[in-house]
Amino acid sequence: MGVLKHYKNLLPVNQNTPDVNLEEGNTPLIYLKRISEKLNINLYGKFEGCNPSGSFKDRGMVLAVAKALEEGKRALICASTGNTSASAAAYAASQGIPCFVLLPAGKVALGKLAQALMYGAKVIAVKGNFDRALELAREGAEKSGCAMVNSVNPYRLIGQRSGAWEICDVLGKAPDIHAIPVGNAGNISAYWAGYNEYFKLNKINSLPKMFGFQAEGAAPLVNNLPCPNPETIATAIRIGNPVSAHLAKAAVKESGGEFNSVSDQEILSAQKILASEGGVFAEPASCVPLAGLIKLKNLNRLPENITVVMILTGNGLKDPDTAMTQVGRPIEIDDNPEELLKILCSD
Ligand code: AN7
Repeated sequence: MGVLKHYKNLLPVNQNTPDVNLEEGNTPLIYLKRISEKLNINLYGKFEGCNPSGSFKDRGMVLAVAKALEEGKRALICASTGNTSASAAAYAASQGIPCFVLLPAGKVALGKLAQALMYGAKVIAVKGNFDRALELAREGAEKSGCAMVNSVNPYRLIGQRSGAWEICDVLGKAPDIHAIPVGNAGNISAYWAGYNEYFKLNKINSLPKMFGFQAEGAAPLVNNLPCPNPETIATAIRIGNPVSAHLAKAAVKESGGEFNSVSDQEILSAQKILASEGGVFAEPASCVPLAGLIKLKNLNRLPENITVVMILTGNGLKDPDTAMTQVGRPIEIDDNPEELLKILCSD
C-alpha cells in the first residue's frame, strides 16, 4: 500500500497531502542462514533493493515529493551519487513534474544513470565531486524555487524512519546491532529516530547499538574530519562532507555504537559472499556493513548469538560493471550434449 498509507499515523500527512505512491517499502527482511552460522550471530539483511527504484531512497522521497506538491512546488532538484536521482526522477515521472539531477561526472554507476534518463529527468553532470554538486543544487533550489529533495529536506529523513518501524514490526523487537553504510549520513540518523519513536510508543523495549560503516577512502565520520577528495569503488558513498554528520555522530554516541571503515577489497569480497552465500545481490555500498562485521569478527570484537540487522541499501543490478570485475566469464560450449555432460560430471 506504500509508505504514506501504511504509516499515515506516524507521518506528517493530512487530507491535503497528495496520494503519492509507487508501492515503496515493505521490503524483505531476509535471514542469512549460512552467513549467520559463519559469524556466529543471527544476521538479517533488509533488502532495500526491492523498492520501486531499487534503493532505500524511495521511503523518504515519496514523502518529500508529496509535501513539495502540497506546498505548491512544481519541480524537483537534487544532487546525487546515483540513487537519490533515480528515486527523485521516478516520483517526478509519476506526478508529471520536471526533475533536475546533478551528478558527479563519470562517477555514477551505469544502472542509476540509465534510470534517471529513462524516467525523464534532466540529468546534469557536474565536473566535480558529490559534495560540490550538492552545494550547486542547494543554490539552484534557492534561486529557482525548485523543491530540494536531498536529505537536507527534513521529510526525506522522516519517511526513511519507516525502515526501522518495518524491522521492529517483523522481528517483534529491535535488533541488538543495527549495521548500516554511511555516506551523507541521513539514513543512520533516520533509523535511530525511527527506533526511538517506536521505543517511546512502547512498541519495542530496547534500542539497538548503531554501527555505521564507511569506505576507507571516504571515511569522514570514522576519522572525524571532512575528506576533501573521497575515493571508493562504492560510488554511492563517495562523499567527503556529510550534511547529516552531526545527527549520525549523535546516533552512534547515544546508542553506544561505533563507526568503522573497510577497504574497497573488503567491500568487494563481502559483496561476493552476500551473493554466493546469501542469495542476495546488493550494490557495493550496501555490502560495507557485511565487510565491517566480518572485520569485527576477525578482530574478535563481534559478540556471539546476538541479532544483527544490516541494511542492504541498493540493488546489485544497478552496478553490473563493478560486479563483473570480480567474477569469471560463462563457460562457452558448442550445441552438443556431450560437451555439456563433461561439465555436469566434472565436479
Ligand atoms: C546504496 O544517492 O547519497 O548515509 O545521492 O545510495 O543516508 O547518505 C546515496 C547514498 C548507502 C548512504 N547506500 O546513505 C545519493 C546518496 C546506498 C546509497 C548510501 C547511499 P546516507
